[in-house]
Amino acid sequence: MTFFRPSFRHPQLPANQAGYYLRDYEGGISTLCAGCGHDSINGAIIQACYELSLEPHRIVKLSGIGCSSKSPAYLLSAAHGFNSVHGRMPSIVTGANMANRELLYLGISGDGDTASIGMGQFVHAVRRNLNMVYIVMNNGCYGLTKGQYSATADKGSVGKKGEPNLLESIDLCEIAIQLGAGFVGRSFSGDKQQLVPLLKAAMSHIGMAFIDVISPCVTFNNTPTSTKSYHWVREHSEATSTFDFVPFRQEITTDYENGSTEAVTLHDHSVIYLHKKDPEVAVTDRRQAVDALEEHKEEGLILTGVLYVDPESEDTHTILNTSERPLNSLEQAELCPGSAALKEINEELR
Ligand SMILES: Cc1ncc(C[n+]2csc(CCOP(=O)(O)OP(=O)(O)O)c2C)c(N)n1
Ligand code: SF4
Ligand SMILES: [Mg+2]
Repeated sequence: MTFFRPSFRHPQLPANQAGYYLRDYEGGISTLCAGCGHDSINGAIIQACYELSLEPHRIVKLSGIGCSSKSPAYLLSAAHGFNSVHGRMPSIVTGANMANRELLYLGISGDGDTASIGMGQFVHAVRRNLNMVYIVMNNGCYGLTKGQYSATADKGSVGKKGEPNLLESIDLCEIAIQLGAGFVGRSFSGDKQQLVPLLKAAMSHIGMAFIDVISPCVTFNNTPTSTKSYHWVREHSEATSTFDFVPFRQEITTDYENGSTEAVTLHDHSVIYLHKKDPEVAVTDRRQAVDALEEHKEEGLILTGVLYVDPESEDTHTILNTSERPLNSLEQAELCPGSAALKEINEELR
């Protein structure tokens, strides 16, 4: 059941460049447990869309099944939405994306939804470099079905039931980098300062922008020895860099000539300025990005921030040379090339 917010807001709240107010990006009132990390991520998504002045009706929010996958009910009520079957969000995005490339596709999933039942769907969406923002709300457990360990739970971490997780964990960011995602980042639900610009950069990237957000489940997996707990993440995370995101439309006024700053220009001419903490980590080098993740893991640290960007990446539409216009805007003459063209194609195949 969805409860709607009262429509009254303070009359002096500012509108963004597109003329929308923050409330235009909100959704129904959350029914998640108080303190659940997923709610904070939803707040960050709303903030990022507002700050980028996106038109809500140009956004499509899609999910699978899980507490995390309930998110589309809690944000962007004016956007298009699709709550799919468990683990099947990527194929629904693929179909919608192929039919209309002009919309922004926001896929919201959980670690169970993506790393277990949806793993086959996830890897193929990544290797196609599908043009979408793929957000995993990663709590290391199946929150909705009462806290079983998920495939991203770290080996040895201990949830509420007291038994340690005996199995190796899957690092979705490493897989995304290895399989060709053009933008990969990791963050923490409790770090809005990092998460909002990371989301804005992901929303401006063309191709697969994958973000893994550690999001504690306060009901089943927020124990001191769980590596997905508030306490653990605050004590053990390290950022690749601090960064600024400057959308294309915004005038660039700051001087970034500092030797430890790297500017990465995205396809849409937006720029990410990375103020590096560790100049050894080159986020535009796939191999170094994976090495950095593994090295930090060996030290018991979680690496956050922008982990990898490929400014030259080609998304599915470019690779497959698809129609530039939404399919529903094509006329019959464009859809049916006529018998002469058909004959020519058939001749080529003989
Ligand atoms: C086909 C199918 N199998 C199993 C389930 C039961 N189920 C519902 S949610 C869920 C896991 C959710 O975990 P996750 O994606 O991590 O989301 P969270 O609740 O932790 O946010 C499972 C196994 C289901 N709904 N459908
Ligand atoms: S069970 Fe866990 S993941 Fe689900 S709403 Fe509650 S705190 Fe969040
Ligand atoms: Mg989960």
